[in-house]
Amino acid sequence: MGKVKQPISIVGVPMDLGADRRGVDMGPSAIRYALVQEKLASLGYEVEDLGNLQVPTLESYHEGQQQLKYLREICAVSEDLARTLDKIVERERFPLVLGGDHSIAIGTIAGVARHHQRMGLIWFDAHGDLNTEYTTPSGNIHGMPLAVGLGFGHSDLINIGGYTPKIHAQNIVIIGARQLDEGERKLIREQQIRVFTMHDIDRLGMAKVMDEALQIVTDGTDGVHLSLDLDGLDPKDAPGVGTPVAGGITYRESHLALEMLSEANVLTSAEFVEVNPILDDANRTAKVAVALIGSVFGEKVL
Ligand code: NNH
Ligand code: MN
Ligand code: MN
Ligand code: MN
Repeated sequence: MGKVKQPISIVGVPMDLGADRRGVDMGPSAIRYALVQEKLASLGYEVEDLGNLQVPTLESYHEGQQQLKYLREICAVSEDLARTLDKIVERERFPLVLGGDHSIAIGTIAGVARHHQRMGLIWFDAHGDLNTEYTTPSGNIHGMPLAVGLGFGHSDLINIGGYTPKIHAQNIVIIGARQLDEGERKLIREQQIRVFTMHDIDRLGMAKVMDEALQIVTDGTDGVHLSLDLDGLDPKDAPGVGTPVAGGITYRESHLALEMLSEANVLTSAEFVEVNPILDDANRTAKVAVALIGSVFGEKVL
C-alpha cells in the first residue's frame, strides 16, 4: 500500500439526491475549474479524468420514502460508482472521487474496500454520517454513509457491491465532528468509534490527533480511504457547503492533517465531497479542495 506516485484516476459524481440543497451536483465541475488535474500533474503524477457518472436529475424523480429520500436512484448510482472504482483499483491506479453529496461514499467504499483484507477509514466531517432510516432527522441519505459502511441501515444500501460490512469500527476515525444526532451518539458509543471532536482538536492540537488517528487506521489494515467532507472545515475557510457548522477545522489544521497523512504514505483512495459552488464565494471551497488534494499527494513548500 501507499504507492508513491501511483497513477491517479479522477471520477466525478454529480450527486445531489442525498442532500436537500441543490448545487452540490456542480461540485465536480467546480473542483475541475479549480484545476485539480493540473495540480496533480504539477506534482509529477500521471492523471486521467474519467469524467462524471450519470446521476438522475432530481426534478424528474419522486422523493420516495420520507426516511430514505431517493433510495432507488442513490442505490443505482452507488452500484455504478462501486463498479467504476473496482476497475480503477484493478488497473492499479489510485481512485480520486469528486462529489457530489456525501451519499457517494456508499459506492466509493463498496468499490475499494473489497480490494483489502481490512481497510482503515478517515472520516473528515463536521457530522458523523452515522444515521439510519430509524434515526435520521432529515431523511437525507448523505447523513448515513458511515453507518452503511459499518453494515447499519437499509439492506439495499448496506449490500451495494454485494457484501457487508465494508469496514470495521476499530479502524475508523472521525475528525472534526461538532454536530451529532442522538442516534449517532448512541452508535458511536455502542461501536466504540474513535471520534476526534473539535474539542479534542482544540485540546490536543491537530498533530497529536493525526498521530493517534494514523495509528488507528493503520492498525492491522492493508489500505486506508480518506472521505473528506468540506464542511469539516470552518465555514470561514470553506463557505460553499450545504450544511455549514461554525467552529470547524482551520485551513492550516486541515493542511497539516493531510500533510501528515501524505507523509505516512498509507492512503489507497480518497474522495472530496459536498462542494456546492452555488452557495460559495467565487469558487473558494473548490480551490480549498484542490489545495488539500495537493497536500494529500505530497505538495510541500520546501
Ligand atoms: N446529521 C444530519 C442528517 O443526517 C446532517 C448531515 N449532513 C451532512 N453530513 N452534511 O455530513 O441529516
Ligand atoms: Mn475486483
Ligand atoms: Mn458528510
Ligand atoms: Mn458534513
